[in-house]
Amino acid sequence: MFRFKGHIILLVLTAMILAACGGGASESAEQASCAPNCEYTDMTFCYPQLGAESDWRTANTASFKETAGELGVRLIFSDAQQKQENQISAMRACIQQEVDVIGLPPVVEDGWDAVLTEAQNAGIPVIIVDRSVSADESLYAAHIGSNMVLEGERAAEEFNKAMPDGGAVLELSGTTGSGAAVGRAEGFRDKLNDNITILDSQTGNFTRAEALPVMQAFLQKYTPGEDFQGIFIHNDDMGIGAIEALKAAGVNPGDLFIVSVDGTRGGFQAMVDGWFQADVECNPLLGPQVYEMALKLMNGQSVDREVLTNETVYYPDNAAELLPTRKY
Ligand code: GYE
Repeated sequence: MFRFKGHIILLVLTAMILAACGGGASESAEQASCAPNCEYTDMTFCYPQLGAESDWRTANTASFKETAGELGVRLIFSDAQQKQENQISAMRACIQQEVDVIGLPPVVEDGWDAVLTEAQNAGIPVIIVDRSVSADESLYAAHIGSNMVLEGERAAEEFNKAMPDGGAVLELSGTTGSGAAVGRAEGFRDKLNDNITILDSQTGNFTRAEALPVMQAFLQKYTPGEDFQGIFIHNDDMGIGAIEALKAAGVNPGDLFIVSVDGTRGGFQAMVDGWFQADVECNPLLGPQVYEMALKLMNGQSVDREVLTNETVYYPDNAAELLPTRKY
């Protein structure tokens, strides 16, 4: 009974607020009061980071924190420990604090409609950072990040080159339902030659700790070299966890064709040590670009809806030379 009454009160209140604003969910974000002359020092930016699961993520966090310090942006940062509900509550807290812009690196693709609508109703633009969301485009201002499908395609091309006569590979995939894992898996399957089969695919949730037992279980089921000749690993941290399991099972560097994603220092070291045969770049240093876009949004300027990072593939031949120059 009480809950029922509560709902009615909420409905009436919502209707009153909507009427007072003269707009609804479709209304686009308003520009800030300092517009069109807002500067970085006027900006309060909310970044509900998804977690600290990998070296990629650590570098991404550092990029947002360091750049905020350099530009004079006031950053509200939180770590959701890979839990969507934590990201949603952090976003709600930011909406209440009336931040200027929210950058959301979504842990998974689905389930953002409600909180994105809340931000929109509060006139706070949201930039989706890194992974994508499945929500309607009208609910956020733009997306800045990597082309995860292309990364999967690039990995497939490496296997196609290395295994012209075909074979079988294992896949250690990222967080289930995340834009990064979904995109990489899709691109990989799209481009992989028909004579190469994916023997098995399991998630290691993008972490070293979770990849290790997954690789151990693979090695109990399948014989390396016989049942499979290669492994596609969705990030370097899981690759490093997998290497531990491979070493313990007596596998030597180069016995299997291993391709990973990210291009972190750890990934470069794995190439130097002969474990990875290619590392598909995924750049986490997104802070400067995202703040620049946030400032444009505050000033009421138009922005590109989709900004994809320009990336490449790294190989062992010059890994030792490049390793000291790597920023993450
Ligand atoms: O590849 C992985 C991280 O979303 C692109 O998340 C990011 C991925 C990255 O945990 O290392």
